[in-house]
Amino acid sequence: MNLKKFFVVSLAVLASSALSHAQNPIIKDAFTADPSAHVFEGRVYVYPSHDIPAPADYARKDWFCMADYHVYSSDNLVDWVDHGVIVDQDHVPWVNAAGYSMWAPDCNYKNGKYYFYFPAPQKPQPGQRFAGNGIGVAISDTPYGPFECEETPIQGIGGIDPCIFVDDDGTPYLAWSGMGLQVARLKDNMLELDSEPVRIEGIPRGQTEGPFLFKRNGKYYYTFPWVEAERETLAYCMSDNPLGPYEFKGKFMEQSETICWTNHHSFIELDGQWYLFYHHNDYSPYFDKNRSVCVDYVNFNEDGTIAMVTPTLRGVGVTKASGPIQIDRYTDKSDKYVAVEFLNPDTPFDGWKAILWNTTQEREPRWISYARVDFGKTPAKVATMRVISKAGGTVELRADAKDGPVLATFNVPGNGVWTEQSITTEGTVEGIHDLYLLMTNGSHLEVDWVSFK
Ligand code: FUB
Repeated sequence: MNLKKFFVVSLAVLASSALSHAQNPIIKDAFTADPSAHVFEGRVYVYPSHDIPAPADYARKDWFCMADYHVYSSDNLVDWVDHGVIVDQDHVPWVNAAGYSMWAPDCNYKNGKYYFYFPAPQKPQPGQRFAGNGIGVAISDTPYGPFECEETPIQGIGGIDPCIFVDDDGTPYLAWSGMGLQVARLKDNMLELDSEPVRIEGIPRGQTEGPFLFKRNGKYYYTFPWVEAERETLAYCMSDNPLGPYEFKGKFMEQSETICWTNHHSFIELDGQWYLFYHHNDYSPYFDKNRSVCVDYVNFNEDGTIAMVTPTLRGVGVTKASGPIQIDRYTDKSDKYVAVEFLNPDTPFDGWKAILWNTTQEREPRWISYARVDFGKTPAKVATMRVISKAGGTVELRADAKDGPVLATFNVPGNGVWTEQSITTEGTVEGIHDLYLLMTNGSHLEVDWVSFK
């Protein structure tokens, strides 16, 4: 081992038991942002930033605070494994470890190695007050580490939000944000520039950062967060050449309704379907510097332009009927009398509940639906629901539609206690169906999850 380089020990094996289950946000036990997703050997890897609440030695309590990077992976976009810390600010020779500014990273593969790029504040030199941001590289034999950090950042550039794109012919390109959006060709060693940086021109006025460069059907897509009004939308340019010139094409995601000022994203294609990874602030609605990574389907128009993506709670993939089916991550609902709230506002990672209530006796049942539940081939005998109600009520679970086949009918007791109520199913379906939950009687009840066994 080269002792001049610092060896960052990966916690891959130790931490790989941390699983989370589908829906948005996809990481359910930590704040994550700026997701860079890639498919390596058929498995999806996500390299996000890691937001943390500011510790005592970091004065800026109202700002981003990030000390390290984890990598997550999944083989179905539903169950995610946390491989643990791959790079830590304390262990990179050139990084100012008091900075807590390990911002948006990226990773890619070339010549048998995985190259992880990350921006960070540099250690000031003697006599220097502020050294600016460098873009560093850490190298590994696997996508999940251990990663070995280079002793110095890439020479000749500074800034944030590196994105590493490797073209079909093996030529690597680095995109980043620094004095505007930039792109440059890299040498084969992935560590040095092989061209002058090119600034992306033609973007309408508005702050930009966080580039993600990818290729589809021979066209290059230079995509980036862009402030059109108050907060960051996601927008893009297209070109026939990775170094441009690029033509601005507009937005593919509007600014968040959850009042998250930033957004930051990446694209992957898996089995012919494209996916967009991005972040909002679902677990921290009142502080948008503690963010959460989400994923949704993305489609392209006939002419290659990107169709607008609407963020969903449901996310992507299929949920096993054996659950828990977190119905609060709903696909659709009857109206404003169905709402979602944290189970425990003080501990947001406990997740959410769906609340259904009625205002009059003359009414259609309130309902909430959840797309793509896999009931398998063996008919479920028992349906279970975690529910609470003070006055009691009746809940029907139906397949496919709100007037679809009834799977189970629960008479919910009015005891005001969270209960896992199990009953015998009255109908069954096989394969993948949408699930509908209807409150057919009662005035108010709350549901945490549903399952079929
Ligand atoms: O996560 C810190 C910064 O916020 C990123 O580097 C930007 O892209 C924005 O998401």
